[in-house]
Amino acid sequence: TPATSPGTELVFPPGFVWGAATAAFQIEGAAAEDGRVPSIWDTFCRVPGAVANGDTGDVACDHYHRWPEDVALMADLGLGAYRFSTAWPRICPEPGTVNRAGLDFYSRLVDGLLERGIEPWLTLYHWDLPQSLEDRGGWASRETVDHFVEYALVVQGALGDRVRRWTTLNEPWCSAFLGYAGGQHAPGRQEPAAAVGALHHLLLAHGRAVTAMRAVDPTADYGITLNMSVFDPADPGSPADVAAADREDALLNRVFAEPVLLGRYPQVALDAYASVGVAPPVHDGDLAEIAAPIDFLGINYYNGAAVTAQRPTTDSAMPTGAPVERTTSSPSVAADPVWSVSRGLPRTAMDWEVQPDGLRRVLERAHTDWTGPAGIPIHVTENGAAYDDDVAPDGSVPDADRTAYILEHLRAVHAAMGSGADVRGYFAWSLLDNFEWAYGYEKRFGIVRVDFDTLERTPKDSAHAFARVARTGRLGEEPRGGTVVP
Ligand code: GBH
Repeated sequence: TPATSPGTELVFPPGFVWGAATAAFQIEGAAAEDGRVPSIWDTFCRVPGAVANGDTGDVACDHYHRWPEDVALMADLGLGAYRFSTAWPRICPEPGTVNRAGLDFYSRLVDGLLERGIEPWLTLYHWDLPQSLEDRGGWASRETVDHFVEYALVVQGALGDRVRRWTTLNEPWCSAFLGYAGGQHAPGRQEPAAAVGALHHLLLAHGRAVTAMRAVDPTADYGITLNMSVFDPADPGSPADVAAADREDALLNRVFAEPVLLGRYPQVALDAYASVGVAPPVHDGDLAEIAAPIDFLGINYYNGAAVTAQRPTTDSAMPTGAPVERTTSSPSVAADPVWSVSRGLPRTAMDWEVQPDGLRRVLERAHTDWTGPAGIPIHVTENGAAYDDDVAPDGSVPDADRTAYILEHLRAVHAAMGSGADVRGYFAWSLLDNFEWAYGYEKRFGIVRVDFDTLERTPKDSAHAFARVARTGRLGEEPRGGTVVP
Protein backbone atom coordinates (compact mmCIF):
# COMPACT_ATOMS: atom_id res chain seq x y z
CA THR A 1 0.00 0.00 0.00
CA PRO A 2 1.28 3.44 -0.86
CA ALA A 3 1.95 5.90 1.90
CA THR A 4 0.80 9.47 2.19
CA SER A 5 3.33 11.59 4.00
CA PRO A 6 2.45 14.76 5.89
CA GLY A 7 1.17 17.48 3.63
CA THR A 8 -0.10 16.18 0.34
CA GLU A 9 3.04 14.44 -0.83
CA LEU A 10 2.20 11.05 -2.24
CA VAL A 11 4.65 8.20 -1.88
CA PHE A 12 4.71 5.23 -4.25
CA PRO A 13 6.04 1.90 -2.99
CA PRO A 14 9.59 0.81 -3.71
CA GLY A 15 9.71 -1.39 -6.80
CA PHE A 16 6.89 0.50 -8.50
CA VAL A 17 7.66 0.33 -12.23
CA TRP A 18 8.14 3.72 -13.91
CA GLY A 19 8.33 3.70 -17.65
CA ALA A 20 7.44 5.18 -21.00
CA ALA A 21 5.76 3.46 -23.92
CA THR A 22 5.94 3.47 -27.71
CA ALA A 23 4.85 1.22 -30.58
CA ALA A 24 6.87 -0.01 -33.55
CA PHE A 25 4.89 1.49 -36.40
CA GLN A 26 4.55 4.82 -34.64
CA ILE A 27 8.27 5.45 -34.17
CA GLU A 28 10.56 3.15 -36.15
CA GLY A 29 10.44 4.30 -39.76
CA ALA A 30 12.87 2.29 -41.94
CA ALA A 31 9.76 0.76 -43.46
CA ALA A 32 11.55 -1.07 -46.24
CA GLU A 33 14.86 -1.85 -44.54
CA ASP A 34 16.46 -5.14 -43.58
CA GLY A 35 13.69 -7.26 -45.01
CA ARG A 36 10.63 -5.61 -43.45
CA VAL A 37 7.50 -6.18 -45.53
CA PRO A 38 4.44 -3.90 -45.64
CA SER A 39 1.92 -3.96 -42.83
CA ILE A 40 -1.76 -3.06 -43.01
CA TRP A 41 -0.78 0.42 -41.83
CA ASP A 42 1.64 0.95 -44.73
CA THR A 43 -1.24 0.12 -47.03
CA PHE A 44 -3.79 2.19 -45.14
CA CYS A 45 -1.52 5.27 -45.19
CA ARG A 46 -1.78 5.16 -48.99
CA VAL A 47 -5.58 5.21 -49.04
CA PRO A 48 -6.50 8.78 -49.98
CA GLY A 49 -8.02 10.56 -46.98
CA ALA A 50 -7.32 7.77 -44.50
CA VAL A 51 -4.51 9.50 -42.61
CA ALA A 52 -4.20 13.24 -41.97
CA ASN A 53 -1.97 15.02 -44.46
CA GLY A 54 -1.24 11.73 -46.21
CA ASP A 55 1.36 11.00 -43.51
CA THR A 56 3.06 7.60 -43.50
CA GLY A 57 5.30 5.56 -41.22
CA ASP A 58 8.17 5.53 -43.72
CA VAL A 59 10.43 7.64 -41.52
CA ALA A 60 8.40 8.36 -38.37
CA CYS A 61 10.90 9.16 -35.57
CA ASP A 62 13.60 7.15 -37.34
CA HIS A 63 13.92 5.20 -34.13
CA TYR A 64 15.20 2.24 -36.13
CA HIS A 65 18.44 4.16 -36.57
CA ARG A 66 18.30 6.51 -33.60
CA TRP A 67 17.42 3.97 -30.91
CA PRO A 68 20.72 4.44 -29.03
CA GLU A 69 19.87 8.10 -28.57
CA ASP A 70 16.36 7.20 -27.41
CA VAL A 71 17.68 4.67 -24.91
CA ALA A 72 20.14 7.26 -23.63
CA LEU A 73 17.29 9.75 -23.22
CA MET A 74 15.38 7.28 -21.08
CA ALA A 75 18.45 6.56 -19.03
CA ASP A 76 18.99 10.30 -18.49
CA LEU A 77 15.39 10.61 -17.34
CA GLY A 78 15.95 7.75 -14.92
CA LEU A 79 13.18 5.54 -16.29
CA GLY A 80 13.23 1.97 -15.06
CA ALA A 81 11.24 0.38 -17.87
CA TYR A 82 10.50 0.81 -21.56
CA ARG A 83 7.40 -0.61 -23.20
CA PHE A 84 7.83 -1.07 -26.94
CA SER A 85 6.41 -3.37 -29.58
CA THR A 86 8.07 -5.63 -32.10
CA ALA A 87 7.01 -5.36 -35.73
CA TRP A 88 5.61 -8.64 -36.98
CA PRO A 89 6.37 -7.63 -40.62
CA ARG A 90 10.07 -7.27 -39.72
CA ILE A 91 10.24 -10.67 -38.08
CA CYS A 92 7.92 -13.05 -39.93
CA PRO A 93 7.46 -11.56 -43.40
CA GLU A 94 5.47 -14.63 -44.44
CA PRO A 95 4.07 -17.49 -42.37
CA GLY A 96 6.84 -20.01 -41.88
CA THR A 97 9.65 -17.57 -42.53
CA VAL A 98 11.94 -15.79 -40.07
CA ASN A 99 13.87 -12.64 -40.90
CA ARG A 100 17.01 -12.70 -38.79
CA ALA A 101 17.87 -9.05 -39.56
CA GLY A 102 14.56 -7.94 -38.10
CA LEU A 103 15.12 -9.91 -34.92
CA ASP A 104 18.67 -8.55 -34.64
CA PHE A 105 17.33 -5.01 -34.41
CA TYR A 106 15.28 -5.87 -31.33
CA SER A 107 18.12 -7.88 -29.89
CA ARG A 108 20.38 -4.81 -30.06
CA LEU A 109 17.64 -2.66 -28.56
CA VAL A 110 17.08 -5.07 -25.67
CA ASP A 111 20.81 -5.25 -24.97
CA GLY A 112 21.02 -1.46 -25.05
CA LEU A 113 18.17 -1.17 -22.56
CA LEU A 114 19.59 -3.75 -20.19
CA GLU A 115 23.02 -2.09 -20.27
CA ARG A 116 21.31 1.07 -19.02
CA GLY A 117 19.32 -0.75 -16.37
CA ILE A 118 16.03 -0.27 -18.19
CA GLU A 119 13.70 -3.26 -18.14
CA PRO A 120 12.30 -4.17 -21.58
CA TRP A 121 8.51 -4.66 -21.67
CA LEU A 122 7.77 -6.22 -25.01
CA THR A 123 4.40 -6.07 -26.77
CA LEU A 124 4.06 -8.52 -29.62
CA TYR A 125 1.23 -6.84 -31.49
CA HIS A 126 0.54 -3.13 -31.64
CA TRP A 127 -1.63 -3.12 -34.78
CA ASP A 128 0.92 -3.73 -37.58
CA LEU A 129 -0.39 -6.95 -39.13
CA PRO A 130 1.61 -8.05 -42.19
CA GLN A 131 -0.41 -7.05 -45.25
CA SER A 132 0.03 -10.56 -46.67
CA LEU A 133 -2.01 -11.92 -43.74
CA GLU A 134 -4.71 -9.31 -44.24
CA ASP A 135 -4.86 -10.47 -47.85
CA ARG A 136 -5.78 -13.90 -46.49
CA GLY A 137 -8.55 -12.47 -44.32
CA GLY A 138 -6.65 -10.74 -41.53
CA TRP A 139 -8.00 -10.98 -38.00
CA ALA A 140 -11.41 -11.93 -39.39
CA SER A 141 -9.81 -15.25 -40.33
CA ARG A 142 -9.18 -17.96 -37.74
CA GLU A 143 -5.94 -18.86 -39.51
CA THR A 144 -4.34 -15.66 -38.28
CA VAL A 145 -4.47 -17.07 -34.73
CA ASP A 146 -1.85 -19.70 -35.34
CA HIS A 147 0.28 -17.38 -37.44
CA PHE A 148 0.40 -15.09 -34.42
CA VAL A 149 1.39 -17.92 -32.10
CA GLU A 150 4.17 -18.90 -34.49
CA TYR A 151 5.42 -15.30 -34.59
CA ALA A 152 5.24 -15.03 -30.79
CA LEU A 153 7.38 -18.15 -30.38
CA VAL A 154 9.94 -16.82 -32.87
CA VAL A 155 10.30 -13.59 -30.88
CA GLN A 156 10.47 -15.48 -27.62
CA GLY A 157 13.11 -17.79 -29.07
CA ALA A 158 15.29 -14.84 -29.98
CA LEU A 159 14.74 -12.56 -26.98
CA GLY A 160 13.35 -14.75 -24.22
CA ASP A 161 16.76 -15.08 -22.58
CA ARG A 162 16.60 -11.32 -21.80
CA VAL A 163 12.97 -10.20 -21.94
CA ARG A 164 10.89 -11.19 -18.91
CA ARG A 165 7.72 -9.14 -19.49
CA TRP A 166 5.59 -10.11 -22.44
CA THR A 167 2.36 -8.51 -23.60
CA THR A 168 0.53 -10.30 -26.37
CA LEU A 169 -1.77 -7.59 -27.73
CA ASN A 170 -2.19 -3.86 -27.36
CA GLU A 171 -5.83 -2.77 -27.23
CA PRO A 172 -7.54 -5.50 -29.25
CA TRP A 173 -10.69 -3.33 -29.17
CA CYS A 174 -8.94 -0.88 -31.51
CA SER A 175 -7.70 -3.65 -33.80
CA ALA A 176 -11.13 -5.23 -34.08
CA PHE A 177 -13.54 -2.32 -34.02
CA LEU A 178 -11.61 0.65 -35.39
CA GLY A 179 -10.00 -1.65 -37.95
CA TYR A 180 -12.91 -3.83 -39.10
CA ALA A 181 -16.11 -1.99 -38.08
CA GLY A 182 -15.53 1.76 -37.90
CA GLY A 183 -12.80 1.71 -40.52
CA GLN A 184 -10.87 4.62 -38.96
CA HIS A 185 -7.85 2.34 -38.56
CA ALA A 186 -6.18 -0.18 -40.86
CA PRO A 187 -7.31 -2.26 -42.62
CA GLY A 188 -10.22 0.21 -42.92
CA ARG A 189 -12.96 -2.37 -43.25
CA GLN A 190 -16.54 -1.64 -42.20
CA GLU A 191 -17.95 -5.10 -41.71
CA PRO A 192 -19.59 -5.88 -38.37
CA ALA A 193 -19.23 -9.64 -38.81
CA ALA A 194 -15.52 -9.28 -39.56
CA ALA A 195 -15.08 -7.03 -36.52
CA VAL A 196 -16.69 -9.48 -34.15
CA GLY A 197 -14.68 -12.25 -35.79
CA ALA A 198 -11.54 -10.19 -35.24
CA LEU A 199 -12.46 -9.66 -31.59
CA HIS A 200 -12.69 -13.40 -31.05
CA HIS A 201 -9.60 -14.33 -33.05
CA LEU A 202 -7.50 -11.68 -31.33
CA LEU A 203 -8.53 -13.02 -27.93
CA LEU A 204 -7.87 -16.58 -29.01
CA ALA A 205 -4.46 -15.56 -30.37
CA HIS A 206 -3.69 -13.98 -27.01
CA GLY A 207 -4.65 -17.04 -24.97
CA ARG A 208 -3.01 -19.55 -27.27
CA ALA A 209 0.21 -17.53 -27.41
CA VAL A 210 0.36 -17.21 -23.62
CA THR A 211 -0.03 -20.96 -23.23
CA ALA A 212 2.58 -21.68 -25.90
CA MET A 213 5.12 -19.20 -24.51
CA ARG A 214 4.56 -20.34 -20.95
CA ALA A 215 5.27 -23.91 -22.02
CA VAL A 216 8.65 -22.71 -23.28
CA ASP A 217 9.41 -20.52 -20.28
CA PRO A 218 7.20 -20.74 -17.19
CA THR A 219 9.30 -18.15 -15.34
CA ALA A 220 8.55 -15.06 -17.43
CA ASP A 221 5.47 -12.82 -17.01
CA TYR A 222 2.74 -12.84 -19.64
CA GLY A 223 -0.13 -10.40 -20.00
CA ILE A 224 -2.37 -8.40 -22.29
CA THR A 225 -3.09 -4.69 -22.55
CA LEU A 226 -6.70 -3.54 -22.79
CA ASN A 227 -7.93 0.00 -23.34
CA MET A 228 -10.50 0.83 -20.69
CA SER A 229 -12.82 3.70 -20.04
CA VAL A 230 -15.63 4.71 -17.70
CA PHE A 231 -19.09 5.52 -19.00
CA ASP A 232 -21.54 7.53 -16.96
CA PRO A 233 -25.18 7.96 -17.92
CA ALA A 234 -25.72 11.56 -19.02
CA ASP A 235 -28.92 11.51 -16.97
CA PRO A 236 -28.55 9.05 -14.09
CA GLY A 237 -32.32 9.19 -13.64
CA SER A 238 -32.97 7.94 -17.16
CA PRO A 239 -33.16 4.15 -17.45
CA ALA A 240 -32.35 4.47 -21.16
CA ASP A 241 -29.15 6.39 -20.39
CA VAL A 242 -28.21 3.93 -17.66
CA ALA A 243 -28.67 1.08 -20.14
CA ALA A 244 -26.64 2.98 -22.75
CA ALA A 245 -23.74 3.40 -20.31
CA ASP A 246 -23.93 -0.26 -19.39
CA ARG A 247 -23.87 -1.28 -23.06
CA GLU A 248 -20.86 0.90 -23.78
CA ASP A 249 -19.09 -0.60 -20.79
CA ALA A 250 -19.88 -4.09 -22.07
CA LEU A 251 -18.74 -3.32 -25.62
CA LEU A 252 -15.47 -1.64 -24.68
CA ASN A 253 -14.38 -3.07 -21.32
CA ARG A 254 -16.21 -6.24 -20.41
CA VAL A 255 -16.14 -7.93 -23.81
CA PHE A 256 -12.35 -8.14 -23.46
CA ALA A 257 -11.80 -8.38 -19.71
CA GLU A 258 -14.40 -11.07 -19.07
CA PRO A 259 -13.25 -13.64 -21.64
CA VAL A 260 -9.60 -13.15 -20.62
CA LEU A 261 -10.15 -13.21 -16.87
CA LEU A 262 -13.47 -14.99 -16.37
CA GLY A 263 -13.71 -17.18 -19.48
CA ARG A 264 -17.04 -15.85 -20.79
CA TYR A 265 -18.47 -13.17 -23.06
CA PRO A 266 -20.84 -10.71 -21.38
CA GLN A 267 -24.44 -11.23 -22.44
CA VAL A 268 -25.05 -7.49 -22.93
CA ALA A 269 -22.35 -7.41 -25.61
CA LEU A 270 -23.59 -10.59 -27.29
CA ASP A 271 -27.10 -9.10 -27.36
CA ALA A 272 -25.79 -5.90 -28.95
CA TYR A 273 -23.96 -7.89 -31.63
CA ALA A 274 -27.05 -10.04 -32.19
CA SER A 275 -29.06 -6.85 -32.78
CA VAL A 276 -27.11 -6.41 -36.02
CA GLY A 277 -27.06 -10.13 -36.75
CA VAL A 278 -23.48 -11.01 -35.81
CA ALA A 279 -21.81 -13.19 -33.19
CA PRO A 280 -18.27 -14.16 -32.19
CA PRO A 281 -17.30 -17.39 -34.04
CA VAL A 282 -16.73 -19.45 -30.90
CA HIS A 283 -15.62 -23.07 -31.24
CA ASP A 284 -15.70 -25.59 -28.40
CA GLY A 285 -12.85 -24.97 -26.03
CA ASP A 286 -12.05 -21.45 -27.26
CA LEU A 287 -13.11 -19.67 -24.08
CA ALA A 288 -10.94 -21.93 -21.96
CA GLU A 289 -7.99 -21.14 -24.23
CA ILE A 290 -8.70 -17.40 -24.07
CA ALA A 291 -8.81 -17.56 -20.28
CA ALA A 292 -5.28 -18.97 -19.99
CA PRO A 293 -3.83 -17.62 -16.72
CA ILE A 294 -1.95 -14.34 -17.05
CA ASP A 295 0.60 -12.71 -14.77
CA PHE A 296 -0.51 -9.11 -15.16
CA LEU A 297 -3.22 -7.04 -16.79
CA GLY A 298 -2.11 -3.96 -18.69
CA ILE A 299 -4.63 -1.13 -18.74
CA ASN A 300 -4.47 1.88 -21.05
CA TYR A 301 -6.60 4.80 -19.93
CA TYR A 302 -7.10 8.14 -21.61
CA ASN A 303 -10.60 9.40 -20.85
CA GLY A 304 -14.13 8.67 -19.78
CA ALA A 305 -17.41 9.77 -21.29
CA ALA A 306 -20.97 10.67 -20.37
CA VAL A 307 -23.39 8.89 -22.66
CA THR A 308 -27.03 9.05 -23.59
CA ALA A 309 -29.45 6.99 -25.61
CA GLN A 310 -31.10 10.12 -27.00
CA ARG A 311 -29.37 12.06 -29.73
CA PRO A 312 -28.65 15.34 -27.97
CA THR A 313 -29.06 18.71 -29.65
CA THR A 314 -25.81 20.45 -30.33
CA ASP A 315 -26.81 23.53 -28.35
CA SER A 316 -27.75 21.94 -25.08
CA ALA A 317 -25.32 19.04 -25.03
CA MET A 318 -22.06 20.39 -26.33
CA PRO A 319 -21.28 23.77 -24.80
CA THR A 320 -17.69 23.43 -25.96
CA GLY A 321 -18.89 23.47 -29.56
CA ALA A 322 -17.54 19.97 -30.10
CA PRO A 323 -19.65 17.97 -32.52
CA VAL A 324 -22.24 15.63 -31.11
CA GLU A 325 -20.80 12.24 -31.82
CA ARG A 326 -21.96 8.72 -31.70
CA THR A 327 -19.52 7.00 -29.39
CA THR A 328 -16.85 4.84 -30.90
CA SER A 329 -17.23 1.83 -28.61
CA SER A 330 -19.72 0.15 -30.84
CA PRO A 331 -19.32 1.43 -34.39
CA SER A 332 -21.99 -0.41 -36.36
CA VAL A 333 -21.97 -3.41 -34.04
CA ALA A 334 -25.08 -2.46 -32.08
CA ALA A 335 -28.43 -1.35 -33.39
CA ASP A 336 -29.10 1.12 -30.59
CA PRO A 337 -26.80 4.11 -30.95
CA VAL A 338 -25.19 5.69 -27.93
CA TRP A 339 -24.18 9.34 -27.93
CA SER A 340 -21.55 11.04 -25.86
CA VAL A 341 -22.30 14.43 -24.40
CA SER A 342 -20.06 17.10 -23.01
CA ARG A 343 -19.81 17.63 -19.27
CA GLY A 344 -17.81 20.77 -19.72
CA LEU A 345 -14.59 19.07 -18.64
CA PRO A 346 -11.31 20.29 -20.12
CA ARG A 347 -10.30 18.47 -23.27
CA THR A 348 -7.03 17.51 -24.90
CA ALA A 349 -6.07 18.19 -28.50
CA MET A 350 -7.78 14.87 -29.35
CA ASP A 351 -10.99 16.38 -27.98
CA TRP A 352 -10.97 13.71 -25.26
CA GLU A 353 -12.16 14.69 -21.80
CA VAL A 354 -9.59 15.09 -19.06
CA GLN A 355 -11.01 12.99 -16.24
CA PRO A 356 -8.29 11.69 -13.91
CA ASP A 357 -10.79 10.24 -11.47
CA GLY A 358 -11.90 7.92 -14.27
CA LEU A 359 -8.50 6.23 -14.02
CA ARG A 360 -9.01 5.63 -10.31
CA ARG A 361 -12.40 4.12 -11.04
CA VAL A 362 -11.09 1.94 -13.88
CA LEU A 363 -8.29 0.56 -11.72
CA GLU A 364 -10.47 -0.08 -8.68
CA ARG A 365 -13.11 -1.74 -10.80
CA ALA A 366 -10.62 -3.92 -12.68
CA HIS A 367 -9.14 -5.04 -9.37
CA THR A 368 -12.52 -5.75 -7.78
CA ASP A 369 -14.23 -7.40 -10.73
CA TRP A 370 -11.45 -9.15 -12.61
CA THR A 371 -7.86 -9.23 -11.42
CA GLY A 372 -8.03 -8.99 -7.63
CA PRO A 373 -9.89 -12.27 -7.03
CA ALA A 374 -7.25 -14.07 -9.11
CA GLY A 375 -4.36 -12.23 -7.44
CA ILE A 376 -3.24 -10.68 -10.72
CA PRO A 377 -1.47 -7.30 -10.57
CA ILE A 378 -2.29 -4.39 -12.86
CA HIS A 379 0.08 -2.13 -14.78
CA VAL A 380 -1.03 1.14 -16.34
CA THR A 381 0.63 0.47 -19.67
CA GLU A 382 -0.44 3.77 -21.28
CA ASN A 383 -1.70 7.12 -20.09
CA GLY A 384 -1.00 10.50 -21.57
CA ALA A 385 -2.33 13.38 -23.61
CA ALA A 386 -1.97 15.21 -26.89
CA TYR A 387 -1.60 18.95 -26.72
CA ASP A 388 -0.38 21.53 -29.22
CA ASP A 389 3.00 22.31 -27.70
CA ASP A 390 4.88 25.55 -28.08
CA VAL A 391 8.63 25.67 -28.19
CA ALA A 392 9.97 28.48 -25.99
CA PRO A 393 12.64 30.86 -27.31
CA ASP A 394 15.22 29.02 -25.19
CA GLY A 395 14.31 25.76 -26.92
CA SER A 396 12.48 24.25 -23.96
CA VAL A 397 8.95 22.88 -24.29
CA PRO A 398 6.81 24.19 -21.42
CA ASP A 399 3.94 21.73 -21.76
CA ALA A 400 2.07 22.63 -18.59
CA ASP A 401 -1.14 20.95 -19.75
CA ARG A 402 0.50 17.58 -20.37
CA THR A 403 2.47 17.85 -17.15
CA ALA A 404 -0.69 18.49 -15.17
CA TYR A 405 -2.45 15.66 -17.00
CA ILE A 406 0.23 13.14 -16.10
CA LEU A 407 0.61 14.24 -12.49
CA GLU A 408 -3.15 14.29 -11.91
CA HIS A 409 -3.43 10.79 -13.32
CA LEU A 410 -0.58 9.64 -11.09
CA ARG A 411 -2.57 10.96 -8.13
CA ALA A 412 -5.49 8.86 -9.37
CA VAL A 413 -3.25 5.77 -9.57
CA HIS A 414 -2.09 6.43 -6.04
CA ALA A 415 -5.67 6.83 -4.84
CA ALA A 416 -6.66 3.53 -6.45
CA MET A 417 -3.73 1.82 -4.73
CA GLY A 418 -4.83 3.41 -1.47
CA SER A 419 -8.18 1.68 -1.83
CA GLY A 420 -6.53 -1.64 -2.49
CA ALA A 421 -6.07 -1.92 -6.25
CA ASP A 422 -2.87 -3.89 -6.89
CA VAL A 423 -1.23 -1.47 -9.34
CA ARG A 424 2.47 -2.13 -9.85
CA GLY A 425 3.56 0.28 -12.57
CA TYR A 426 2.81 3.25 -14.80
CA PHE A 427 4.00 3.91 -18.35
CA ALA A 428 3.62 7.36 -19.86
CA TRP A 429 2.30 7.44 -23.41
CA SER A 430 4.42 8.33 -25.13
CA LEU A 431 8.16 8.59 -24.90
CA LEU A 432 8.22 10.46 -28.22
CA ASP A 433 5.91 12.53 -30.37
CA ASN A 434 5.09 10.01 -33.07
CA PHE A 435 2.78 8.77 -35.82
CA GLU A 436 -0.61 9.14 -34.16
CA TRP A 437 -2.41 6.69 -36.47
CA ALA A 438 -5.22 8.36 -38.45
CA TYR A 439 -4.01 11.75 -37.18
CA GLY A 440 -0.54 11.31 -38.63
CA TYR A 441 2.04 13.62 -37.08
CA GLU A 442 -0.55 16.25 -36.22
CA LYS A 443 -1.13 15.11 -32.64
CA ARG A 444 1.74 15.10 -30.19
CA PHE A 445 1.61 12.71 -27.23
CA GLY A 446 5.34 12.70 -26.44
CA ILE A 447 6.99 13.69 -23.19
CA VAL A 448 9.90 14.21 -25.56
CA ARG A 449 9.38 16.53 -28.51
CA VAL A 450 10.40 15.35 -31.96
CA ASP A 451 11.06 17.91 -34.65
CA PHE A 452 9.83 16.00 -37.70
CA ASP A 453 12.10 18.00 -40.04
CA THR A 454 15.37 17.48 -38.19
CA LEU A 455 14.26 14.48 -36.05
CA GLU A 456 15.87 16.23 -33.10
CA ARG A 457 14.58 15.14 -29.67
CA THR A 458 13.91 17.58 -26.82
CA PRO A 459 12.56 16.45 -23.45
CA LYS A 460 9.51 18.55 -22.59
CA ASP A 461 8.79 19.90 -19.11
CA SER A 462 6.48 16.91 -18.66
CA ALA A 463 9.44 14.55 -19.15
CA HIS A 464 11.36 16.33 -16.40
CA ALA A 465 8.37 16.36 -14.05
CA PHE A 466 7.63 12.69 -14.69
CA ALA A 467 11.30 11.80 -14.33
CA ARG A 468 11.41 13.46 -10.93
CA VAL A 469 8.48 11.39 -9.70
CA ALA A 470 10.02 8.26 -11.25
CA ARG A 471 13.39 8.86 -9.59
CA THR A 472 12.01 9.67 -6.15
CA GLY A 473 8.78 7.69 -6.06
CA ARG A 474 7.28 10.84 -4.61
CA LEU A 475 4.72 13.22 -5.98
CA GLY A 476 4.69 16.54 -4.24
CA GLU A 477 2.53 19.60 -4.37
CA GLU A 478 3.27 20.62 -7.92
CA PRO A 479 1.00 23.41 -8.97
CA ARG A 480 -1.95 21.94 -10.83
CA GLY A 481 -2.04 23.08 -14.40
CA GLY A 482 0.84 25.43 -13.79
CA THR A 483 4.48 25.27 -14.70
CA VAL A 484 6.51 22.57 -13.04
CA VAL A 485 10.14 23.40 -12.59
CA PRO A 486 12.32 20.36 -13.17
C1 GBH B 1 -3.76 4.24 -27.66
O1 GBH B 1 -5.04 4.08 -28.16
C2 GBH B 1 -2.80 3.46 -28.51
O2 GBH B 1 -2.39 2.29 -27.87
C3 GBH B 1 -1.63 4.26 -28.96
O3 GBH B 1 -0.97 3.60 -30.01
C4 GBH B 1 -2.07 5.64 -29.34
O4 GBH B 1 -1.04 6.39 -29.94
C5 GBH B 1 -2.56 6.33 -28.11
O5 GBH B 1 -3.52 5.57 -27.44
C6 GBH B 1 -3.14 7.71 -28.35
O6 GBH B 1 -4.24 7.66 -29.19
O7 GBH B 1 -13.62 9.90 -28.47
O8 GBH B 1 -14.20 9.88 -26.11
O9 GBH B 1 -14.93 8.09 -27.53
C7 GBH B 1 -6.03 4.93 -27.64
C8 GBH B 1 -7.37 4.29 -27.66
C9 GBH B 1 -9.64 4.46 -28.04
C10 GBH B 1 -8.64 6.07 -26.61
C11 GBH B 1 -10.76 5.38 -28.35
C12 GBH B 1 -9.80 7.01 -26.85
C13 GBH B 1 -12.01 7.19 -27.81
C14 GBH B 1 -12.41 8.26 -26.86
N1 GBH B 1 -8.44 5.22 -27.77
N2 GBH B 1 -10.99 6.31 -27.27
S1 GBH B 1 -13.91 9.07 -27.28
